[in-house]
Amino acid sequence: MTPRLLSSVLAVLAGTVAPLSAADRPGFNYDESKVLPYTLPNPLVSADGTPVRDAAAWRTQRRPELLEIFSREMFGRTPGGRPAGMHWAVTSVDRAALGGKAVRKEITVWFTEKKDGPQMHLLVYQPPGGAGAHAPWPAFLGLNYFGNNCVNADPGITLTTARVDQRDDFGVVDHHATERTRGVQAQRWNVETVVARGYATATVCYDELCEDRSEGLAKDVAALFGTRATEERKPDEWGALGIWAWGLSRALDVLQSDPEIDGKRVAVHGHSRLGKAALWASAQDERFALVISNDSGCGGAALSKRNFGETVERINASFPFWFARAFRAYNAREDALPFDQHELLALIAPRPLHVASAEGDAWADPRGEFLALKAAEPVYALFGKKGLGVAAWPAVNHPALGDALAYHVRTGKHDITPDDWAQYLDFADRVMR
Ligand code: GTR
Repeated sequence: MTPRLLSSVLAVLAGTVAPLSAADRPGFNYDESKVLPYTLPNPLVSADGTPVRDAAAWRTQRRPELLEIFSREMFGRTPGGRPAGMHWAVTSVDRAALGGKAVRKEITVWFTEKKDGPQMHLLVYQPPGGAGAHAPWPAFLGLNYFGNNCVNADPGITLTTARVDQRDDFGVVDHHATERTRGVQAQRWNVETVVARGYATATVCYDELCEDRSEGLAKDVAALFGTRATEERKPDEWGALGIWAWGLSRALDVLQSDPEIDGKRVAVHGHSRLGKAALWASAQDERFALVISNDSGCGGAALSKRNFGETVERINASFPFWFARAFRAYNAREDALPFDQHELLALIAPRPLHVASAEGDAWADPRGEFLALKAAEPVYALFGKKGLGVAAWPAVNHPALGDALAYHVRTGKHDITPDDWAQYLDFADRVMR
């Protein structure tokens, strides 16, 4: 590798170079004055026109109906829950990790009885002290992009053996985690800060569940469930986002078995495509106690019917294996969608939900993320929740932390920063303590 190539690899991995900015994607709308009028479906009216008047009707009728619609039309159906043969083992524990500031655990999870079948590796940090005064610890759980080794420079983290795409400006340069990938996204995870605030933090590499490419649907969890190839799938068969969401639930299964973790207070979080996965995971799995969407954008928290930034057609073309094939029916036809992303957010009600945007992330439509959250408020109101407490899109760096809903837009680009974490931790202190 040339020195120039190496330095740009390191820059991308370190997050100091944005892979693409809005300006690099011409032909999409970034002009608020060019947003066309659109009508959002009312989450509180069933498909047959019946109004949803109370929380009981939401739970028993409308929620299952919306889950069915999102499964059939967008993410694909989740073919099963925890496999019968799934088992796990703690492979390492260091009670004096990070210079004595944390306990580090590594857990291997096999999805079948076999040790050579599909598996994932869960990394957990928690405050020191074991089952002391504050354990069991509430926890944050999220998928990572470059192997568990990317979340902290800790030399004790086992390098992932999954195929991880390391890209630079010229394309993919490596498919393996190496020492140079250790800690490359540490600023996105803030392990020391999170642990110092009294939370555990847990992660799995998303590529272990489903590689982030079309071929991923032939391997690992996809193969376990007999998923067909990307273009051969039945219209409602799942894709990578469904598999990543499924993996989050399996990680939660494991956390809930750990007496040092409070399995009833596990927050799920994710950035960008992993934010989309976190939302779909928590829409389906009500065990997640708090949900954090960081810059999840199109197919995540942003409204699809609002023509701003990334479109349904574009996301289906760029990533044909992320969603169900059925979702392509709405390419350039967002007006025909019988749902929108505010209803995905509403599926999380009444659990706390924090949506965050970045000012420089027009591709993800920050305002569209805020508007989706506002449009989910009536469902939260059924449960007596007041909502965000603001009527208009808040100014940059002025978070709105409500009783169950939170939103902020910060300065900067598409990323997760210590400033985002400061808001997430404050909101978690409020709703998970
Ligand atoms: C982009 C994609 C976005 C978002 C992002 C990411 O290429 O268009 O929807 O998922 O990737 O995950 O970083």
